[in-house]
Amino acid sequence: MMSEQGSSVTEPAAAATASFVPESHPRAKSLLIREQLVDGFERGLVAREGLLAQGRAEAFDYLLGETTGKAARRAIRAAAACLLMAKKPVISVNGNVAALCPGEMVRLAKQAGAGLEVNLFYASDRRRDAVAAVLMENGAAEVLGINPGDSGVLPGVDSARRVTDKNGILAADVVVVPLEDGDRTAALVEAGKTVITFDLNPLSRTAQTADVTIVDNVVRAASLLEAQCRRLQAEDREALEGVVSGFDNRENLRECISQIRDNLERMADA
Ligand code: PTJ
Repeated sequence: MMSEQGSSVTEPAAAATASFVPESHPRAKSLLIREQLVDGFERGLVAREGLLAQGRAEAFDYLLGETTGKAARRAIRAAAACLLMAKKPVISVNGNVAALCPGEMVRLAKQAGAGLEVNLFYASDRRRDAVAAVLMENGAAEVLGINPGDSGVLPGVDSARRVTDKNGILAADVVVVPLEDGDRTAALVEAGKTVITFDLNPLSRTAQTADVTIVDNVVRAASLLEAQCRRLQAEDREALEGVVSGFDNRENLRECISQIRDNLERMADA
């Protein structure tokens, strides 16, 4: 079967070498992110279901205006303060994140002094190795979650996400879980960890359960979080505690939902 461009649809649709998206396309950014994910799928990083997850997120991004809003910036600041105060912060990396922003995650980990752990919902050895390899290629000195001898179980989770690294997420006090599922978020909170997530859906269980929810595309927000960590680095503990205590995740999520409502009302009235 041939596509309009004349190539077989069984070939990588978005090989890194060629893009079907013209730079002038009004929705080029969004389409390029989509290509990046398809490319990640072809390279064995992304689960098939990861493509569906991106589709749902795209819809929320569209409704939010595809920009980093005030509420997201406030959450990013609170997340940076939590990371800088953490004794042992760890960032969990899944297939979608590895395909979309591996370099940003490695730089964020370095800036925040955090570990990087591979953790997959649709787990397979092959994909775990591929995700670890892409993090190393992007400059990670160490990747957790790949040595079976170090694995332990997070209580309260039945999915493959329950398998976590004893030297990583299991031992962490602050965990960053981008694009996470609700069960593990609840289990991490239950285990006494501070949970930070990136989730474009402010209604999701993860968004509602985490301590700090960054309602923004991880592609935009990961480097903003790294920059904010750099900016707050010089602040003392009292100032960082002030940033965290002044942040209300519930209120922030309400603001994100209002942002969607206001955008819809504006379009409905136009
Ligand atoms: O690689 P694996 O096996 O660990 O699987 C990863 C996925 C993402 C497939 C898995 O965790 C999954 O099924 O996730 P969900 O529940 O479909 O998506 C988790 C949340 O992430 C949803 O609320 C999505 O809206 C949100 N999300 C997806 N893509 C992005 C996003 N949020 C921010 N930026 C994105 N690019």
